[in-house]
Amino acid sequence: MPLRTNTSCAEIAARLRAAETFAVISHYRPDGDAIGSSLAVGLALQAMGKKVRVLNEDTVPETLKFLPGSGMVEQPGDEKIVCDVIIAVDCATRERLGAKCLAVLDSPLWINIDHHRSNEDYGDLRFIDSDAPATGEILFNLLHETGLPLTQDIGANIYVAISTDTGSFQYQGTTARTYEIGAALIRLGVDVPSLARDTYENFPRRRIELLRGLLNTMEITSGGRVASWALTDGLAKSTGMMPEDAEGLIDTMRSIQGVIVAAAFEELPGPEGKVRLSLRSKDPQVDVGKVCAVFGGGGHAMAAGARLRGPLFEAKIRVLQAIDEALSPS
Ligand SMILES: [Mn+2]
Repeated sequence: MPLRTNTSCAEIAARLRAAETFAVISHYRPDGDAIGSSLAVGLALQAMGKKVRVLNEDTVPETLKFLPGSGMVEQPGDEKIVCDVIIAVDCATRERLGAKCLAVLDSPLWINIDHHRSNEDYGDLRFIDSDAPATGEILFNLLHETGLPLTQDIGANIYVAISTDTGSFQYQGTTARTYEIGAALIRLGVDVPSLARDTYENFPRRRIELLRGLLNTMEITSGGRVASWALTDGLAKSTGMMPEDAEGLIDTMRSIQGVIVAAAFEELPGPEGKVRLSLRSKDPQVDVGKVCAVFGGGGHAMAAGARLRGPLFEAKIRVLQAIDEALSPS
């Protein structure tokens, strides 16, 4: 691992103040931290009077459209976007920014702001803090410490970014600082009950039908320590699911008493027959980030993912074996 030197918040702020045109991007299949962080930066730059485009390879999930400023997010088209600075948030690798985004964007200065331990250190300036439970937390610190704009709408985006990545301020990595930021955001006027309703109690019914289908495939193995399910192409089609519908459902398996690792497998469309793997751990000693790294993926100790070669049943055997090894290190 290279020794990382982060650019200081003061220098990042100075670069933002000095430039005129920006693009803000994050990872494909964006989650609450990806969109919330993108919009927080986008709105802050807009408030500074800058020209800013917020791009994502995929559309904003229906369930995140309530976020202030979500209409700013555009998908890349054919038009080249040349700007002074590109800011990538919450994205561990260049590849995860998406091929179309990478093809249209052109800038002499890339800034990489992230909390993934597996971050590749791409970009010219970087601020990577793998102790932060969400990129939203890093951004709060950046805006707050350097006197950059921090409005109620920016605060709402940061709140949702942190809340979704920490399982509502609960998971490993949540610290007193995280709660202090929560308190600061409330003082800023962020309406927590309303954001919580919009984030957690407003899912389309098809998501719950998908959960019903997934539970039918659930298996408990390794003496009750591993729960897994598989999302086949057939189940995806029959529920009419959207990619974001499966987001967070894996926590249902993690919530089972005695289960230490939850594993979700998903058949991906396309001729390659790839399988998407998501892993969650309930025990900091069982590092699912390392398990996913074996399969070319990455992430955090308690939450990680990878893309594997299919078919599904073979991928499942390989992964469950690797989990077993992680559970009983020799
Ligand atoms: Mn994140």
